[in-house]
Amino acid sequence: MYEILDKINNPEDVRKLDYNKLKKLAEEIRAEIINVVSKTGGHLSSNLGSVELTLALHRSFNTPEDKLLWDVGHQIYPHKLITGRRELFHTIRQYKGISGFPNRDESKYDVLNTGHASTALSAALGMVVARDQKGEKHHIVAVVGDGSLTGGVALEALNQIGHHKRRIIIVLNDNKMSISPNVGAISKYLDYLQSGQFYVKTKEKIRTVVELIPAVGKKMVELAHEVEDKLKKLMVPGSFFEELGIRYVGPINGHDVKEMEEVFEKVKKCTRPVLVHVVTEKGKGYKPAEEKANWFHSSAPFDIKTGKFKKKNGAPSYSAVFSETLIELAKKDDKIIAITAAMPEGTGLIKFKETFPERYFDVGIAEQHGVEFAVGLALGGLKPVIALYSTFLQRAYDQIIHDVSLMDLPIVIGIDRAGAVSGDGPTHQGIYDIAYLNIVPNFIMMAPKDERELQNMLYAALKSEHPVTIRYPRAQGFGVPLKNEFEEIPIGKWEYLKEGKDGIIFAVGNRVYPAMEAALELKEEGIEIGVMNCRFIKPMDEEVLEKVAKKYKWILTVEDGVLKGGFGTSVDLYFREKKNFKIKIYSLGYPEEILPQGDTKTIHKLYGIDKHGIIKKVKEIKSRKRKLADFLKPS
Ligand SMILES: Cc1ncc(C[n+]2csc(CCOP(=O)(O)OP(=O)(O)O)c2C)c(N)n1
Repeated sequence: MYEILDKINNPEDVRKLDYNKLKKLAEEIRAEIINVVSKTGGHLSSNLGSVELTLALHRSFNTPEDKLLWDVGHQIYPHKLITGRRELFHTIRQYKGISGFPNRDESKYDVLNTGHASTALSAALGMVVARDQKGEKHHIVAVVGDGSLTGGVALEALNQIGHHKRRIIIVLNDNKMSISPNVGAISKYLDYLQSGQFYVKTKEKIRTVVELIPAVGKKMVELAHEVEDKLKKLMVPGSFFEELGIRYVGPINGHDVKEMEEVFEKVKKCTRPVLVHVVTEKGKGYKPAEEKANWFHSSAPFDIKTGKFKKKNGAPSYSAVFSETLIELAKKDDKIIAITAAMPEGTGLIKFKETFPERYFDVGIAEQHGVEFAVGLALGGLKPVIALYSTFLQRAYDQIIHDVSLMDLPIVIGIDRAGAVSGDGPTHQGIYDIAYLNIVPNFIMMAPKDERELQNMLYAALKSEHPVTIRYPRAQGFGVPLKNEFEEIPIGKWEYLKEGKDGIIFAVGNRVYPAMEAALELKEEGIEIGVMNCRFIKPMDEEVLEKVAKKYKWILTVEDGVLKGGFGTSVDLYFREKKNFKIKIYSLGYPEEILPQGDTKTIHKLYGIDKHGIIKKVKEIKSRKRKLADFLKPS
């Protein structure tokens, strides 16, 4: 029960509060976020940092008529709490619950669905052009973090925003952090802008300039532009934004609602693009998150008192095994270079950084650049290994085809979070990579059944002279013993795990264990099914395919990915071309639809790719065959 938050149904209620009550509301919002995220997991630090900013924005702007676009959208829990979703907040990130990101289907206050970084500025500019064309007058405000501002898409948008000089407000929420401390030259520049000395020196000048921005009148606007132009160099020496044609205002305190409101009121009158630089603290108000903002960025459930995460089992995650194996291999080969795109913790590569700081590169939220950077490293004779989440690798698709594939470069891509992912929902599902890489020449695609196989795959991948992807899920391993001695898996060779009678399951990656469990359970019922570990999605093991086709009547493929263009379709296509085989192919995977949000277990169950789903499908195939046999029997 919260004294104020419980009475807030929409931003109009927030607009009526005095500053004392607002302070209390901010405290209650933080308490509720900590309370819920400690149970559900979620983006804690960013949301604790955006509380006052959210309140100031909704008070200064007339939402939903004025449009608020949140970049990435992971920082909008306070926004959800004051836009009618208080009651449902405990369901956030759960199956059938509200989304952890903006969702247009959920609320009229959510303008742009997001999840991937750096898109809001482009979309906001598009909406500005649409608004102007229709003669509408509302404000369009895009909120972007300092991390996301470094993404290429955001920079491309700034380029166009500065060129068009239309009325748009950009709020830069700068907490010096991406997930980890922000990296790169732009980040250093923002640091300079908000350095204490500069802040004190320029604060008054900023107020003066903001006050000069006129309310009405073309002449006044021209006059103000003249004054602004004269003052801009004085105000922000060499300002990157000013040079682009975007009025820069700031830095201002992102935890002081009153100060932000004063500035927003002024910039609302500005007729050109304006960027308000707001300084916030990630994790504010919860000590463990303030101290370890990176670990609480996308937090697992935790104990509120101690700030300790609730762990599931002792086995290391695939990401950790990937990183630790890479470290071992890098000890013996100084050509190995590790790259992350702003995910040092998530990909586990933070450990590589600790061991080989000079051979580790965090390129920021810049997947395209990261892959192209790897291209250059490979051309220079080094062995780049880049770990990206499946969903973010989508950003680098052109580099994958135009450079890595066409030049057939030996680059290893660790595809982390491959398959369905828990909590984050549709924007983060790693279910497309098999399909979109399957068609790219020269790529070798691997998927380990467990953590030991991941070790051996990475070893084999680094010996290859071609591009290699290794896809693995966001999950703990099975507790299979790990070694620092590696076995080279022959490229394209599958692993025959169990013989069967008339049918065999072709399982990929994290579906191999469930397939084995299903086969063993079926065996107890007297149904003998074979199981193949199809550890190479590409190239396929043609020798095995031929053998299997001679022995079995049907194959059931199972993958944690989309059906169309997936591994199952590769198998189907293979036999379609070989007309002499009559083997029937069945496939389990995801249909062409947007997967719901939920935990992976629920999603796997829903689409029948878990043990039970596989058993059900095998029985279905067998009964279908039986029915057909009965039908064909001469009466
Ligand atoms: C294209 C893309 N790459 C990576 C991510 C993962 N990611 C989510 S939030 C985030 C950091 C964003 O930093 P910033 O914009 O400064 O927001 P903050 O969390 O600091 O408020 C990253 C890297 C993403 N969402 N999209």
